[in-house]
Amino acid sequence: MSIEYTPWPAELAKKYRAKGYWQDKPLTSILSEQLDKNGQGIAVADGQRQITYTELNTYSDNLAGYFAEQGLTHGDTAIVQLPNSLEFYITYFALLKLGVAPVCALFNHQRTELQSYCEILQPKVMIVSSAHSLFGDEQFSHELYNRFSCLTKIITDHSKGNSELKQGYLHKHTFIARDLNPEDVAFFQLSGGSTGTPKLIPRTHNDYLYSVVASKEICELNGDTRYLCALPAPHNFPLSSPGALGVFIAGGTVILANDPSPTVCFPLIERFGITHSALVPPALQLWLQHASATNTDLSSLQVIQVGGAKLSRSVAEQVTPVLGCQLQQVFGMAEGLVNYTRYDDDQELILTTQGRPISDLDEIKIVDEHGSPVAPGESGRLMTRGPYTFRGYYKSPAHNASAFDADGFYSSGDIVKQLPSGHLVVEGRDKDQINRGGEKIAAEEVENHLLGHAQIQQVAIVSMPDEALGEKSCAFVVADQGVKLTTLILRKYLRQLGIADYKVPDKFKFVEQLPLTAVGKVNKKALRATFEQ
Ligand code: AMP
Ligand code: DBH
Repeated sequence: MSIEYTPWPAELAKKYRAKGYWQDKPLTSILSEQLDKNGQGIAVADGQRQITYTELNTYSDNLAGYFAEQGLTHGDTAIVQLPNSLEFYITYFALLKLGVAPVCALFNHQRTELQSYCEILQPKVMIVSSAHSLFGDEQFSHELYNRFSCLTKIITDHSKGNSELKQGYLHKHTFIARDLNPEDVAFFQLSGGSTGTPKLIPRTHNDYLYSVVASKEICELNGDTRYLCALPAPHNFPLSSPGALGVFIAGGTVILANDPSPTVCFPLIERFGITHSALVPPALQLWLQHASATNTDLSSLQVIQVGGAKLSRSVAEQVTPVLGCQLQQVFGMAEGLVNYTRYDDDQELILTTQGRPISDLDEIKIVDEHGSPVAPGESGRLMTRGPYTFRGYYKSPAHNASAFDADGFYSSGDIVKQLPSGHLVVEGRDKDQINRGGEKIAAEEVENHLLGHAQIQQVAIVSMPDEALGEKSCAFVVADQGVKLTTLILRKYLRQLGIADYKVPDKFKFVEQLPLTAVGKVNKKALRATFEQ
């Protein structure tokens, strides 16, 4: 059985195929196509260990065989939560080969996030790491088994020594490959979200492979590319823009870092001769500060990609002088559309825009609040559809009704303008989200958690400007009469619920009431304005 998703209309699908953008090949072809020509090339290294393309292929075959022995089969779903490690890619390809669609949680996700993914996806299996605080012992796994009867198995990897996962991939387990339908959902991406519950984005083999193949071409990766993956490996940016999958198509090497700090990354750059990496703006700022004070040799760097949140011109200007390499701005979304500045663009475009779409078949509409197109060059809401932009969140009909227009254009919630060259400039946002240095927080999700507190009457979370992260989050809280809540109490409350740390508001303000708009909704604009000098 195939996993349900909203398909592209037949006439568009025909167009995407006619242009050769949809190749009707599964994502697993990324690996199989390397075997003959480049089997002995190093696919992934993590500082201690490395594996060749042949090994990545054999290990993922073994693991697929092991998963099959455990009863996993085509059409099932899984949740993966692994740190940046060889095991992440081995597991990802093993599941793809079996036709089991995973959602790959970020490593900083906690109990609440994992439980919501379980609720939406009803996974049969989870593959997790004992390095995560939730899986250091059996307690949380027991809770999950009790709560989700769909779950038949939680496989834990141990970073050191032996583990069930390592047994699974290091030993021969027969795997009988079956044909994968390239129109099927290959896996789910995570949306940064703007609603109360996290949303899953079904990505098909055809659409995702196209976005990676085209990205690899634009970014000119080749067999000599040594790509430092310092952001969380499952994130759409370091996975697909062109990310690790783009590097695998090119036959290059992915080097994994645990985090994007210069102390971790600079020695890896020198040791491996890193040519490319992808960063969010706050990490770039740290690299820039650190680069002038280091004697580490960074001369192998060719391109630093920056995306996830808006990069200021003044920071952009420092990249080439300080790091001695090219800057590429990337404006993407797990839902699809990805924009790149091109290497041969005018310097001004590279410094001040977030790039132009990958594809000539990416359709962009910029509209006003009534949905009518704005005049060329004016700013408005970004709407898009195309060969790798999804057509609906998984099992979310009500939300889909407002996230798409009648023609299937997805409303990204970004306020942008488009230059005559096609380049987009991100000017702001019209979604209830905080972008904390590239980490997205759906205000409503955290508000709902706080509203669960017995002594909170009302709450509104908005962004406040921050020098280092661009934005931080502030919660305005109305407590019950006569009750005195404190920041400490509420931080502790949220941590006990088990939400990712980056979602815990940076600041709490206790107020008597919240300002309202004319129609009686909380006036978040007025709340944000309290931070303007
Ligand atoms: P997500 O839906 O979590 O994948 O996040 C995608 C969102 O991140 C976009 O809709 C933008 O709001 C934001 N974003 C990504 N890249 C950039 C960028 N280069 N500049 C500004 N915002 C960005
Ligand atoms: O922020 C993002 O989600 C993002 C940024 C750059 C993304 O999904 C991408 C490139 O593919």
